[in-house]
Amino acid sequence: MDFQFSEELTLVRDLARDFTDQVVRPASPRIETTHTIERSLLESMAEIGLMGVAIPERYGGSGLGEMGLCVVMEEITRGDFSVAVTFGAHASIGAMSVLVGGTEEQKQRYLPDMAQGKILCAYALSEANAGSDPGAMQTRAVRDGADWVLSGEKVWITAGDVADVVTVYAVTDPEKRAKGGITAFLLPKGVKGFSVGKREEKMGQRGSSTVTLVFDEVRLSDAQRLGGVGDGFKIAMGTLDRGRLALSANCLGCGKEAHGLSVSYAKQRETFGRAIGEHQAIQWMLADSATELYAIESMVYRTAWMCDSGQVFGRESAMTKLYATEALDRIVDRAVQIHGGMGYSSEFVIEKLYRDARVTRIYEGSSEIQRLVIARDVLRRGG
Ligand code: COS
Repeated sequence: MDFQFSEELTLVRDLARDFTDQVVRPASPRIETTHTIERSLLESMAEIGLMGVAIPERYGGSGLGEMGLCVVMEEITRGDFSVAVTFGAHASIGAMSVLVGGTEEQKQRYLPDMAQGKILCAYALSEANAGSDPGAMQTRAVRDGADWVLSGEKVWITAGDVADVVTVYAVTDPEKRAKGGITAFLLPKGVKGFSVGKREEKMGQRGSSTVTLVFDEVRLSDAQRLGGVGDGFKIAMGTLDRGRLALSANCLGCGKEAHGLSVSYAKQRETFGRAIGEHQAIQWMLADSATELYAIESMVYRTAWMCDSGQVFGRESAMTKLYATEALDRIVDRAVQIHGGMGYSSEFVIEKLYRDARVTRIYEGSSEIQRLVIARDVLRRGG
């Protein structure tokens, strides 16, 4: 199913694939049982240069853009979804917030260390009563002389406890909210008043940490503001346009893994005297999954190319996320069905892939939000 990648993209894909085969996939059962990704695994990813794949070369990255990021996401997810989302919290929505919204000085200060993995980052937008509707957030940043004082709580923050620096979005003008009343800040770990709260127990992606972050009158200098006062909502949304695409590449990797295992199983498992892959009932399932994977792959890389070539791609990113996550649900469901009892047993990886996949229809904007984004754009700019 490969189309032609550039030489550089092929090299980074092979690098990520080897790393997945040698490190990520063997570590996956341990990560699943302990609910922990060792820091050394993330450091190894940094050592081979994956952390800065999408960061431009002038800021110390590989300069391979969203294409590069999607390629790496796809490969790493094949080995373990939790490792991929932890990587994504940093390399996608974490670092991309700085790229999308930072001043030149902030980019020069933070991105080279982020590219090398010396600083890991995370992205904190959601709150208990502001998930689909982040404009309703309660976290406040109030001016105090030259500084800001940040108070509130963010929930469902991927790798919020692993990160050295977190992009936090806070209300600075309650009257305006999404329309210019939200501002972004770069918050380093360890500052007074900033603590990590409860960790979620989840159905899937159990190795990735998902935590509450608490801000109890955290004092921030104005230099820690990311972008202009009131620009935070646009930075958050512009970053999510990219994040939704990288997440679709996760779906591609997870779907390919489930499908690949299903094809092997269908050739080897016999019923009624022949391999189950010779039964039309199984063939149709394999055909549908192969077709949907081809569609996801086409959408992911076409949209990544749009992003890298400077085109407006928010609608396409939402369409890709909507399709990829819903198709992935069908693909992993078929994989369970093809594997029968083996697909339901936690002794085999299919059960994990099924659980890992489910949240993709919820996080970084639910399917319902993607439809809203697409429909608004269709009505505004035409179908
Ligand atoms: N890029 C840049 N700017 C954007 C944007 C984008 N993708 N989407 C919206 N904006 C801008 C708008 O242009 C508008 O700017 P103006 O004030 O200059 O007109 C501003 O942001 C407010 O936009 P809008 O009125 O559309 O805001 P809404 O409150 O209606 O929210 C949706 C829009 C629903 C799209 C947004 O709330 C959303 O994406 N929700 C889901 C959030 C999510 O994914 N959460 C998951 C957790 S994050 S891991």
